[in-house]
Amino acid sequence: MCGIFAYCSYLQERDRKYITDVLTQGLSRLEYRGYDSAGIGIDGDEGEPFMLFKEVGKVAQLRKLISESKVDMTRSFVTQTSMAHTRWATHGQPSRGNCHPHRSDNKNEFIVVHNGIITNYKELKLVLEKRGYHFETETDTEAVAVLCKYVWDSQPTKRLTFTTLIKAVIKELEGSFAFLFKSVHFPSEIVLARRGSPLLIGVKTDKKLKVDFVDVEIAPDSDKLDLLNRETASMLSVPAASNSNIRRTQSRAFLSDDGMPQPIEFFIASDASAVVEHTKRVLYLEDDDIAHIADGELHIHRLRKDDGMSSVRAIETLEIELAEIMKGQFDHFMQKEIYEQPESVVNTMRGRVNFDTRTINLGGLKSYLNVIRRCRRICFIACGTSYHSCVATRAIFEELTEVPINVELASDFLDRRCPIFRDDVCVFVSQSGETADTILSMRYCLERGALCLGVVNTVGSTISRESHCGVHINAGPEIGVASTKAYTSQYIALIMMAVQFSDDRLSKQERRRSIIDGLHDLPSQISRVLKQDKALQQLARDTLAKEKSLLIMGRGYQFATCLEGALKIKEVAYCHCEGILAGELKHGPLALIDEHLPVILIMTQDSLYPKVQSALQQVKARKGQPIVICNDDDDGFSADDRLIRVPKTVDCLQGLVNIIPLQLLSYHLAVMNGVDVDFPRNLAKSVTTE
Ligand code: G6Q
Ligand code: GLU
Repeated sequence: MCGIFAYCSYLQERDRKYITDVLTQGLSRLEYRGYDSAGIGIDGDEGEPFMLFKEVGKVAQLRKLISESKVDMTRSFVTQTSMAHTRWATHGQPSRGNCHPHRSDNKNEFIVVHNGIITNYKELKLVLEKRGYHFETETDTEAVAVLCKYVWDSQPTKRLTFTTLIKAVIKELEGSFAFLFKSVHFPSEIVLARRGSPLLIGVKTDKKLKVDFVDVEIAPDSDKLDLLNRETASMLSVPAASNSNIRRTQSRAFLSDDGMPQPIEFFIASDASAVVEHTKRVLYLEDDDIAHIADGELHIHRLRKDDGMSSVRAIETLEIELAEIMKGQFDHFMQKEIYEQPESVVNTMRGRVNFDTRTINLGGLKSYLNVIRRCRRICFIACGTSYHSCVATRAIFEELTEVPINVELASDFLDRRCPIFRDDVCVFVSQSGETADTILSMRYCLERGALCLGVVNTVGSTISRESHCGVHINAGPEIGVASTKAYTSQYIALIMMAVQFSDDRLSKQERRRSIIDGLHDLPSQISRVLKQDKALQQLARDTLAKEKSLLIMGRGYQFATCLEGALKIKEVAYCHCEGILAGELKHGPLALIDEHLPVILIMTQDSLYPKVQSALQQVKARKGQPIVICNDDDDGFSADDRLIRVPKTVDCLQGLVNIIPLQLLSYHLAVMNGVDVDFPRNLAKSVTTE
């Protein structure tokens, strides 16, 4: 969830110092989104059209790099375009080389910044390499920069417009993105494109704009290059510039009364937080919009014509202030991250789950599959929430792989000096990839010759670097100390692993397919649970807010949900809460049950339902009045039962849906208790000491 920022000024004299300050300030405003490195691309001098500055770490370090450079900062420009980026690495470690902007070649013919993931970059890279193009980074983004040059080089007449060229490039791409492009062939122009990642344009003028919208221009449709299938570049079918030069409509917003060009500035960003200090007049791009800024005008095109989209984009006036924007409509990052889950789970699956062929392909594990399938056992090792995602998926690993599974808390694993052998596979699950106990456990297993896999959110983290192979969960940065979206993404990453490890077993095929179908429906099911937020807030206020202690019970797949729900309530609501295996009730915890102790019982429908039903009876028989989490269509309850209803999914995925109400309850309890939700006392986001 990195950030994009760009600054374009037209007929406004601006020196380099001013431009780089605007860019780095824009990046600072996006810092809250989380990132690992930053970079900018600005107009250069004679013989060096663009200058790139890139640095690992904070924007402050990038500022330092710029201020220490020998570049003439007093040089001024009447018209210029410049771009900036904070990177949250998905492909390739955080390093200067992998920082954006990326370039097409050593002459910087095209430079690009990108948010998101290009899932077919490997195929593109292969084709481009075969055609003699060179690559210098590990990123997916570079393939796009090189592709720009390839399209340009393939047009002998060089009469393409910048927009047409970028359209041709975008049509080749799969995945999610927001892009900014600059090129030496189109000085002072910039092209923007988006699909799946947000992008907005702030407009600043002295005079009022003529109208409050920008027309979407309809140009002739260009074919896909079909780069991956065609043999020769000469078959490219990008329409010639003579066609696409024709502007079918004029952007009325930028016409001046006297026909004279007027000074104007554009501020482009991933979100409004970086723009509001310059202007409150903004326009949001839609997916598949291609925006072109040149000569002080903004033009918006569509990737395909006649696709039913509105023919104008409104220029809105933002009413909100900076602090509000960073967390969007949310009061806290934890709340924002809970609400991001319909999207973050899709990002975890993107490019990995094929819902048509019902197959899963985790690129990071591919070359190790044979070793993994021959292993004697699989050990999962993690702490806290990450440990719970392992507990949640243990049963499906056992069922699909038929290999013994151990799930270990990293600290205890180390304390016991657990025996580990060469034919063990050890999986280390960690949001941060920097948790000391988990890292030490991994090093312990590496020393004993086991294959070590990382399941990590942070690319370039210690676990991501030191493990043999692994899966990045791609949940985007998690800022709230209480882990929410990382849990659901880890859970899905582990499910995907279980499916892939077993895809040589025909007998499990039906089961695998039903899981993949379940994954398909998951984002909308999570959204449905989120819609109950108001009711959950009321439940928290009316029933649980004053309690000092709480039990959450369930069994089978839902034991992990109980543990994770209880952890959330403990850490942010400061309320004692225990997750209990319902099967253990009569072995001790039943003694606690009376009419006073609040109990949440997870009773969604799976093969253990009858057993959980008997736990419900045991609680009720002791005058307990549990709140029950049950499926939408379960009619086995009476009108006075307190229910939280959730959609039904495949048994091994049900925990992904069931955890959402518990996350929301813990959040509301925390707010009601006046806790600093994102930074609960005594806790840190990354626990780097034992
Ligand atoms: C939970 C916390 C915490 C976390 C562990 C492990 O809400 O965030 O329990 O899961 O500290 O951290 P990593 O996943 O980063 O290893
Ligand atoms: N996938 C790109 C990379 O790893 C962009 C990541 C981002 O959105 O910052 O460089």
